[in-house]
Amino acid sequence: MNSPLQTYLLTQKDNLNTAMVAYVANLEQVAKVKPSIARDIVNELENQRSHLKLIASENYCSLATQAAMGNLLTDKYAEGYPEHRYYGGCVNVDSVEMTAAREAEKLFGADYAYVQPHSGADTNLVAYWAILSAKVETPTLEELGVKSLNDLTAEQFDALRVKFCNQKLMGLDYSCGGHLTHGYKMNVSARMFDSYPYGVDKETGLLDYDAIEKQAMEVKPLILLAGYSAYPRSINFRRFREIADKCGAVLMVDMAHFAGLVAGKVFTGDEDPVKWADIVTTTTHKTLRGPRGAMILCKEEFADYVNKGCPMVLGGPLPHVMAAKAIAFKEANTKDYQDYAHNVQANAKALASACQKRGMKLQTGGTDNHLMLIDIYSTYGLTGKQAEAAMFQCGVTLNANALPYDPMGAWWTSGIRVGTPAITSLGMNTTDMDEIADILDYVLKGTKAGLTKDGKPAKGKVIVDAIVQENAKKRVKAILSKYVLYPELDLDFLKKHFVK
Ligand code: DSN
Repeated sequence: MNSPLQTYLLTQKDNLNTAMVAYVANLEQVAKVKPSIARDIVNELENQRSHLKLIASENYCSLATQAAMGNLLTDKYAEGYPEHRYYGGCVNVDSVEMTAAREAEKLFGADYAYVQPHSGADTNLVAYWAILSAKVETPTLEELGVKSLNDLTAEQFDALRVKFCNQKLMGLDYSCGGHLTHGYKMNVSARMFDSYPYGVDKETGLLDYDAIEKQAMEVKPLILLAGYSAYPRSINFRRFREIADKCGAVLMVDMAHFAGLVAGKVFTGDEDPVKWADIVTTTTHKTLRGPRGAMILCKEEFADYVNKGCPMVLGGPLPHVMAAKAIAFKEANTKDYQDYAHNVQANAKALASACQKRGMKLQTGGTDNHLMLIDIYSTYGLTGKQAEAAMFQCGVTLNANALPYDPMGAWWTSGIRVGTPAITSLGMNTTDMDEIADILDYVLKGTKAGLTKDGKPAKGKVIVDAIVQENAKKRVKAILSKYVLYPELDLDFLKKHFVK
């Protein structure tokens, strides 16, 4: 009997579909060991093709990026940094890591790139400890007249540990759109730092730079941190630089959400954090459209410190993911990608105004970036969680998100966060945004709260009208049929051979 790959090759005529050949060959290897994993991969392709992805932090990376991840590079240990490893035989990993780092530096105009971190959370930890090493450890060692930590007495080392933990961090409050790792109490960042979060203006929902400056002058943080997970506006990093200089802080920016808009030259000048910050962290898989991972960009002054990410925070890097980062950075350094990034922003603006036209209330009244926060409770009387569940039943993925100072709290929430990076990667444009806003409005109008066992409205349950659900699904299908995810891949063939 023919294998799936042989069967596929027999169907091919003059134009060999090499992407499909590679996909089938890979899945065939996987299925030989564990068929259910090949099945799950194909089912995920079907899921992602059949849902409208409005999750602001997700995207679709290229098949080339995926191919760079699926290989023997995963087998290599390479703790350390290029040409300074704790293991032998790292010459190819050195080449991979240096290529990715140089591509990142070129793309962002950065002094130095460190491409090992695996996620946004650990890249922020590496950055924090690089700053602590530069600004607390090094001066302490100098003061004591010793060269290394190993020269300290037990008492001196203990005093240094206390000093590390008494440093101040000032980042955007989690409840106002900041990230967990920016000094939220449940995260290690607020346990290793003395955290003084700043908020957004209660009336406008905007960052108030004068208020941030006033707070920074009182707190005098070691680190002033800008960046967000849920803030729909651009940031003036020149202003943040002024504040940091005035209060004597290191300026760190977490650009995970909008790195693609920086790479794509949507955010330039005062809105380009790489120009103004001492250290910039980012994930590589959001607007940037690379593999799941992260990196740091920094000024020369911090290069030696971030290079010590391992042993400070990280273990072995993921060489296969660094290879994929190199591919994605190269892809992002093109006119095509810049067009993509501008379209992400144009689509977000178009979607925001189409939602407003239908009576939805938007946090800050609109968007400058790739995302918007919609006040669902005041428009439809639903919690964010209910809206998320209702939309999922109709083929749309998005997430509930707390609004600043949200009375519903961080779990149920009054709002949803909606973003355009993934749908723009599919090729959608501003003319499609009206239909998407209409589907959101149609479903949410046709949804009511479910009931608890004793007949009270349940915050997390929904009842979507059956006709509404059927119609909405048809409309989602119609729009997605115009913009097929990875059109090179023949889903029917993959399902027939790998989903049993
Ligand atoms: N999980 C990311 C997001 O959705 O914004 C942040 O880490």
